[in-house]
Amino acid sequence: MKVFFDTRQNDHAPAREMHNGAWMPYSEQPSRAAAILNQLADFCPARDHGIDPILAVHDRAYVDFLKVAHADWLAAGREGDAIGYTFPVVARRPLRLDRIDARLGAYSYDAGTPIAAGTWDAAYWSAQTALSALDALAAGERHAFALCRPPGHHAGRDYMGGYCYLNNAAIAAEAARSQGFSRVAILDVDYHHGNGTQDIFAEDADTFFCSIHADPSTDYPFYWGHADEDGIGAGRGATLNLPLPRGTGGENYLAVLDSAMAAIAARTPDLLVLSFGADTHASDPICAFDLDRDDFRAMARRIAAPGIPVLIVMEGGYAVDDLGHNVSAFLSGFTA
Ligand code: Q9C
Ligand code: ZN
Repeated sequence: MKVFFDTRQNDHAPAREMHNGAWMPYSEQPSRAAAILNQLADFCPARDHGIDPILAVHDRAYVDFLKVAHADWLAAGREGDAIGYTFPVVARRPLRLDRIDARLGAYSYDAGTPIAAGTWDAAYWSAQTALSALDALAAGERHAFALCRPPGHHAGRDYMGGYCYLNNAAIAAEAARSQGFSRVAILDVDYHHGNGTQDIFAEDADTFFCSIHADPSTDYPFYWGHADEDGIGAGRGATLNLPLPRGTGGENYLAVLDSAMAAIAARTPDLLVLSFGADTHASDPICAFDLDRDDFRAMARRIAAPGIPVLIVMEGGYAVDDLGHNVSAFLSGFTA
């Protein structure tokens, strides 16, 4: 399977995050990509598709903010990574907010997503990596792996969160329509609910979004991913949330994956965008499912079984010592 990655993604390396009320080292580090690449034969660099496919998903004002946020932070006399501390619970409206702290809050929903000096460039190339893997599918590959980092599934049209800035999976899913794919489904198997992707496609009846994740009543992102969220307006029924309790192991997980794949197959998509997080593994330091490497291989076999072309987009996975082996076991399930 072709693997896509761009070394400019390594420019994103925040030092720390606010986690359970204390600063801790940032989990979403460049070493994650290095660990994965270590276990894969080779990779293709990303091709630059420009800003337009990004702006097809994200608001221009948000993108402009991402580009300047760290420089504005330094200009305000701050040091280190830019991070917000005030988040609007009122409906956001187009206020003219000059202060960097006001803008950081307006475009985020958590204090776990800092903007470092290289964040914009890395997020840009992470999105280009997803688009480049999509090109491979449009050219006839059955499966392709986009080693995206920073990840994307928590980022909405105009917000960042959960280590995510640009929604790589959503950008690729949207671009796929102009590449000859007519029915795109998105399956999100990261431990955390893909709230950004859900929000982006909530009203879209043609893009089915299905997510299997830790129950948000116990786990981040808390406010999205409950079983009753099934889409909005014309998109009602095109969102399917399958929350699972902490401690879920392979047998129960794979049974739920079977029902997710049945729901997807019923919509006869011609492309499946897979948001793949390896943070469902038992060894993950910030998550609480109980899957092992054989379960990962079994997941991939089930996802590959209907024969739908699959664009695999990397999301989370923080057990760096196991990560390369876990990802390569997962990818091997598509060919074996
Ligand atoms: N420390 C993904 O797996 N964690 N994101 C706690 C801040 C947030 C995970 C909040 C976890 C986000 C792509
Ligand atoms: Zn995750």
